[in-house]
Amino acid sequence: MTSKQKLLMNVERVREDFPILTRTVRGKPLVYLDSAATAQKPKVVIDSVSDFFSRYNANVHRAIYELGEEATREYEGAREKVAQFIHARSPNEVVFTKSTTESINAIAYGWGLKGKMKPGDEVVSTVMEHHSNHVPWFFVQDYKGVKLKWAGMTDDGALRMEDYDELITKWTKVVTVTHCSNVLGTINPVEEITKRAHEVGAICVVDAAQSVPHMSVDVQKIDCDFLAFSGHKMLGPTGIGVLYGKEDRLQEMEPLMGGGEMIREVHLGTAKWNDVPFKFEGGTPNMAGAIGLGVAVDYLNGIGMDQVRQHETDLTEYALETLGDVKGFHPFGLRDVSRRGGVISFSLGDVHPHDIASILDVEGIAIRSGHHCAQPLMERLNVPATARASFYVYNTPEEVDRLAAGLRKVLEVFA
Ligand code: 7TS
Repeated sequence: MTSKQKLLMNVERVREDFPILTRTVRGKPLVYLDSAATAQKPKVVIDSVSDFFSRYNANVHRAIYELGEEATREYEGAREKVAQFIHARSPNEVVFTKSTTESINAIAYGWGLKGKMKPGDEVVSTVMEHHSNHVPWFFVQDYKGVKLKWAGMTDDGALRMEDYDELITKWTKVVTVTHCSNVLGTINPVEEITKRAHEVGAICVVDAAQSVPHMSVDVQKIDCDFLAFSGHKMLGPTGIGVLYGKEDRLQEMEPLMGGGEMIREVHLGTAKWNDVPFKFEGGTPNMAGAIGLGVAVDYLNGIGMDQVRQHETDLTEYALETLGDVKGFHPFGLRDVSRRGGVISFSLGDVHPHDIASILDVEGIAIRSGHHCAQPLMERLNVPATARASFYVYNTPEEVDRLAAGLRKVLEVFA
């Protein structure tokens, strides 16, 4: 592909839906290449949040008046849309949280620490997790005497599947893995890993923060027990996330938050929990956020998740080719774009990633630099930090060209 060749998707049409993409940064048109951190929002999502507050703001599940009924209908409608989007069996398997981070903490606390785990049990994770799928399990280790183990990675960025032969044992209770690495883009074989977990009676917890926004994800096909993702990375508002759990798993899990609406009855000193998913949604939820996420799901469905994935695969392929011509450009991760998402971490000679990002910023180009909340992975790669460009539905090959030109400027500055 060249930048002039037509992408399968009509990106220019998509871009018109994103108000922020018309702005300039430092006098130049914005090139936003940090969607793995957070995605930009289409106008329909922005409007849906404003519409909630302008037209039917009321607390859900409790008001016996029209506004409350409308708010409840829209909030529960969003749960149904999310359930269908990930192919859950029922909306009861979808819990609204604030983020992937909260979802994984809820699992580690409610299923691990307070629920089903005993001292001596084991959690098998990987070296390529985001901190939010490391640290919650450290709590279970520290407070429950559970042992943590990690599958390693090949030098080119694939999970070492053979490690599971040794790591998964009769003591394993949880196998957890990121579906798609936020640093390398590596897409992990979560179906196979779930199968391995189930063979020893363990559960599988999937961090889908970087997969659900970018590809079709079917929780029944994966057969995972829990799966977590964030609304803000999939064109939705911030402050809304999802915890998917098989209904049986959610039944046996303890709630992280006590409070209003998560109970069936309360007496002084005791309480009985509400049904799932409500027992995990104590207090007034992020109603506008959930409704906005439902609209983001509609928007993504309007494009089609297979198209979204194809577009990002095309762009990644084009970027690896184009940036590969820049002197000193070194991408991390697999070369095969069918096994990776639209995330490219890279180094540029010996220029520090923060310097790369600062110089690109002057050109109006937003990329991320740092450890990407994956310090154990940085240790494995033997680098303190990387620069990272990440793509979404609104990015174009011309933007990749601008990134390449920006990197050449970086080299001039450091020549
Ligand atoms: N898991 C993965 C794989 C992620 O990429 C992130 C966020 C999270 C969990 C946490 O999501 P949150 O919505 O709860 O914050 N990743 C990034 C990133 O790569 N740059 O900024 C945030």
